[in-house]
Amino acid sequence: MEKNYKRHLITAALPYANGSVHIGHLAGVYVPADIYVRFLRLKGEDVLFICGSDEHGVPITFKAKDLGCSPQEIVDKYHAIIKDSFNRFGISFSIYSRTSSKIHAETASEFFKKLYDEGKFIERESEQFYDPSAQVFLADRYIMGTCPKCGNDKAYGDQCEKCGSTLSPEELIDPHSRLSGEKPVKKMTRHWYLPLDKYEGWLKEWIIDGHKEWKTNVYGQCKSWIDGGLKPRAVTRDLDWGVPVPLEDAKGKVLYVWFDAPIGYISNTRELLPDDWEKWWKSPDTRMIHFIGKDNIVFHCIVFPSMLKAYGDGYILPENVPANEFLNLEGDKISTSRNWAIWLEEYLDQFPGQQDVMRYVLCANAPETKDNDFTWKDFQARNNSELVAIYGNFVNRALVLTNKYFEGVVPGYAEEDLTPEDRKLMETVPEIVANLNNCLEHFKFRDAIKEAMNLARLGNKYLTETEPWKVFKTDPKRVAVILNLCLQICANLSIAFEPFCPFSSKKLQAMLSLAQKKDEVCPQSVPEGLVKWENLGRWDLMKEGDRIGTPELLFSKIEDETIQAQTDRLARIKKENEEKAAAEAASHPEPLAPECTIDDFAKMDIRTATVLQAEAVPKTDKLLKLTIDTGVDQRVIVSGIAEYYTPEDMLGKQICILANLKPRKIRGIESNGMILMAKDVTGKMRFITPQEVMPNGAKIG
Ligand code: B3M
Ligand code: ZN
Repeated sequence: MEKNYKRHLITAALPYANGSVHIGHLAGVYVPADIYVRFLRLKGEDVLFICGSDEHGVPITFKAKDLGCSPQEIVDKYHAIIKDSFNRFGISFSIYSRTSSKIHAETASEFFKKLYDEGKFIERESEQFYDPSAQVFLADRYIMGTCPKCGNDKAYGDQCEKCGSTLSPEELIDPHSRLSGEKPVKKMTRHWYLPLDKYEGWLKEWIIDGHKEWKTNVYGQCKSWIDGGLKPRAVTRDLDWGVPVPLEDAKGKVLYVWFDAPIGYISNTRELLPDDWEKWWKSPDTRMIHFIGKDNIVFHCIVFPSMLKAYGDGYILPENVPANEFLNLEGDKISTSRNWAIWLEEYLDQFPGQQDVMRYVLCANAPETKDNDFTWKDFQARNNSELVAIYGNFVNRALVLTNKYFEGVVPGYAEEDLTPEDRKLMETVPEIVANLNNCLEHFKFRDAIKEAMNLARLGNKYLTETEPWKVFKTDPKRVAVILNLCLQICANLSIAFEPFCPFSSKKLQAMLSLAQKKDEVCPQSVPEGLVKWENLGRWDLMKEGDRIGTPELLFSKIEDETIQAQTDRLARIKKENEEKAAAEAASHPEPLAPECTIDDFAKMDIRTATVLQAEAVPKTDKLLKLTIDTGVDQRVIVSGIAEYYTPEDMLGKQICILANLKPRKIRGIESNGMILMAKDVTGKMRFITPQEVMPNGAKIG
């Protein structure tokens, strides 16, 4: 933060209110945002943390249609669930509102109207897909077809979920209406577009030249969008669910969800501070930060800033957009439609009082620079061997020993009692604190939480090495020093962990009476007593003669059975999904290829072979180099199967190959032939192997 700002406006992406929140959302957006907000608050900064449900958009209308109810009923249901589960999880929003509110419709309409009146939009008539039997225009997800990039036959008019490409309805092969299943016709319609191309130069200056400090993933995406050339983007749609376009002759048209949703940040601020909201949005003293997932980067870095710029009137732009990558679950992409997720409200019900464990694991394993994987085994290990064995164990030992040797009263010591070992400890703490602070300031939450745990690790090690239980009989004065220092570290830990694990921090602060204790260095901060970021590193947070409370365990061990129950659940879901996919594949086999002759077939020399050696091709994720015995010769084939098989899997396996394929160089290695493969029910490629072991080189025909 170069500038001295007066206040911080922190936003977290508005979740769509058509489903619950899962660990992917939490790790990508809400946990980091909440950590950052709590950090700023502990530093005494003026902070607003804005969020709410995103209640418009096509998927919500489909969910309503599937369930036979109205979109409003859907969003009412999920808004309540999401809001409640965030609250229980300790995500400390200043407000969690919603985009179906009246104040939002007013704010978004006013925003549109001003841009319209000032001629900031282009108005265009164009032909768009229309479903004649349902009599509606087929916006975005109302239309489906085959993806031109990957061949997925369930791609939507705005995106292919299989390969992640952004699409327009025109690009779909064999488009059909999701309402009637029929082939759509083209019909003229009128829409308003924000000419992003006009903002290109300005965006270049602002982001490409001006925000080189943004995370590489964010900066890189912005750069490739801008370098690729920006086009006008429609901000209206022919739909009946959304904020109506506030113009006389725009019946049946609403604002595009990605136009109204970011304005939700503004309307939610207005709802919270009706008389005072403007200073949060229109003062150069406000620092705005958007926490989002990687799929929202273009909207928060390019589209919304262009809207704000077009509006003018002093609206500020984000100072940073620390977007995260995605979290996978047990090796597979999290998917709502496949129920491949850990749902927040289910977690909260099944693991009562254990919010901090999930917060800790999601932060320690956050997909900050690349996609990452959540596994229940890792969750258990981090709880048992970090939270319980290091942090919890240290605090518990320090408190129990203080009770045992000093009747729960903080012992004192004199400066000259400190040994070199104590001084070493006291010198290391400021280093950890400085690292922790630096990581948090730079949105490096994974590294930050490691530093917080390092503080506990340091205390734990010190206590183990000084062995007060062996010393007390002969030298109680020494034990007084040791336990005093340990209690100071406990107090520090309760502050250091507060952004990450606020529930256990509160518990620990209560045991140490820290929050109630007046801060003598800075007496004006009475409400939270000594719990302030600037107090980190102090060795006088616990005073001689202070009485500590009854020690309570901060964390408890998670047993194998508990984890087994969760992995069993996922295995059940996986099996159901595979069965569904198999049934689906059986009813939709790939269409037949064009006719060929026996001569065409005879050209192909297909035969059996055995894998003699297998190794990964360096610097690739996809390729294996296989040395095979074809019966006729030994040769090398480079094959793109590393996603599906390890070298060990392939060793000694009998496979089928196309043996007379023209050799070609792949990554500098000559590949002589091709392995025959087919997709299994889950879409994974599997090699084809003969029913019985065959001699190598047996011709298939
Ligand atoms: N509703 C969240 C998503 O893409 C989207 C964010 C809006 S933030 C203004 O999942
Ligand atoms: Zn695709």
